[in-house]
Amino acid sequence: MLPLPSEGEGWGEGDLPVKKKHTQTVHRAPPPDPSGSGAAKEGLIIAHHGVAVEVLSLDGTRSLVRVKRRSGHVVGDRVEVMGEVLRRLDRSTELRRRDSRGGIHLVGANIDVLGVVVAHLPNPPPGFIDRAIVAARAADLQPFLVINKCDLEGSTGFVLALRKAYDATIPVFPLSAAARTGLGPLRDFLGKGHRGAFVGTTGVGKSSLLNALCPDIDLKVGRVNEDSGRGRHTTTVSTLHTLSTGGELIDTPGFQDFGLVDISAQDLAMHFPGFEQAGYGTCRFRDCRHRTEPGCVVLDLVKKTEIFPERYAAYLLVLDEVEADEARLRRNEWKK
Ligand SMILES: Nc1nc2c(ncn2[C@@H]2O[C@H](COP(=O)(O)OP(=O)(O)OP(=O)(O)O)[C@@H](O)[C@H]2O)c(=O)[nH]1
Ligand SMILES: [Mg+2]
Repeated sequence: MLPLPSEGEGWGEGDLPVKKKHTQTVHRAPPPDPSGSGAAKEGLIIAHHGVAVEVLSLDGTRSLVRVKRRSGHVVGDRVEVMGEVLRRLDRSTELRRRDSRGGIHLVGANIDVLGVVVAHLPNPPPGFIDRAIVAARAADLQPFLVINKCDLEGSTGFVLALRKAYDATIPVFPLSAAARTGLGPLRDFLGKGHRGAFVGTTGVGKSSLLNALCPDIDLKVGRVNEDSGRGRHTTTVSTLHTLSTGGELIDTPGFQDFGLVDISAQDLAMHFPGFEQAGYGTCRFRDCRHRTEPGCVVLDLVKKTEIFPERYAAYLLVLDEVEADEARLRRNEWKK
């Protein structure tokens, strides 16, 4: 059994490849071509086991290829395999997140949509949804919100509050993986040919949702502690799955929170959900942070309630974090 990695340790970086129930026969990558012709096989990384990746080749075969522990490869990477050698092809997109200890993780590559999964229980940490949306947009991905466990008592108010905050901005899918309700609109959305990844804190039901969307897979699901309301880091390996109704989805290990990487205060305001209208105007100061500056387009929209006060308060919360990061970076620069 692989030890479960803790937050910040590097997800899915176990010592041995894990054999998953749903995979077909897994072959080791063949030894280097003895003829020396060196024909490379193109494929896609569909699972990352830390010291090995599983590659699905264009011809439909699967192989395990050993990689260095922190090789930088990620699920969704297009690669060329030549014997035991793996060459990564250019990425169209990549999504990174910072963990609660400051470590940076690659979530996925070559995806075009990001599903931010939340549930009434466990409740998302403050700012989590906004940071994930900002990170997605900054990485050129289209974010969407999945509100799982709508069968739970007490989720109606939770759904209403999230709809008010995000409906006008991104697609919102309230559903229940357990009750298999509300899945149709999400299937239709993904069926437009998107490749996406699910991100969410541990225990919100990402793997359960994948199981509901792809009845032929059987990902392990965990239990939520009834006292703390927290999950238990059940998924430790990122895996990519093809939906029979179209589209592909990556199930990722849960985490405690989604931290931003290399997002400036300007990026934050540009991508912040609910601030879309502000993009049509120009603030008096080019480096306006939309706090108290005169001639600020955002403050004007807040005054006219065209930006909800709750959205503005949420922005200030994440801005504080971004500014604290900027100050830390500056201090580190001075020390050098
Ligand atoms: N009531 C209810 N429970 C659900 C639903 N979906 C998932 N669960 C439960 O939530 C718990 C966690 O589910 P998982 O699918 O393992 O959650 P996860 O987000 O993949 O967790 P990690 O792999 O740790 O990140 C399990 O006990 C599921 O049975 C749902 O729609 N309703
Ligand atoms: Mg899981």
